[in-house]
Amino acid sequence: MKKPGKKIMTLCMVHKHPQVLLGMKKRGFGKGRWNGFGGKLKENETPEENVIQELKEECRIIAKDIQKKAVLNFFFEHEPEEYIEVNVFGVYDFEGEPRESEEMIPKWFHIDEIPYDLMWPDDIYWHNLFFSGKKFKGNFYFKDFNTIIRHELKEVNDL
Ligand code: 6OG
Repeated sequence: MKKPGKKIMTLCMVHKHPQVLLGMKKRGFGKGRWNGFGGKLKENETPEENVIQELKEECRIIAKDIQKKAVLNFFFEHEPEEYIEVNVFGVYDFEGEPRESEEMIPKWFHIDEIPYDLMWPDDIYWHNLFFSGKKFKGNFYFKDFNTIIRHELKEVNDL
């Protein structure tokens, strides 16, 4: 069987404890869901460069303190030939005021009031690790875009 190909993406969570900045996606993959910011990695771009660019485009802020926190792989039953590798970053300092863009409506949430019913279903599994500052790796196996069949998560020292 052919080895599955992968799409590499970034996802960054702007975390100013006890608040986190999420964006309501207005178009494309994940439309109608709150999520962190990010996108597909372009050729010749590092994940950190992509995070800076995406935060500028999606909510008009300049990221200053960017730390890699996780690598999550997402597998979909209906698409066995491809999976998504999402590189998760924490952004702990930035300049500017978050503003709406064509792609996202930004909003601060208290970390105890995150709207998980309007988010990707994996988030509820890994957010606690993220908010406690841990580094981690994970795999999520989706039946469809709303249902996770199984998942694995583990804390790591290095990514
Ligand atoms: P564009 O297509 O807009 O980037 N993303 C996911 N985020 C979560 N929490 N769960 C998933 O489970 C995800 N799949 C993709 C990565 C899409 C953005 O959505 C994230 C990007 O930040 C399947 O370029």
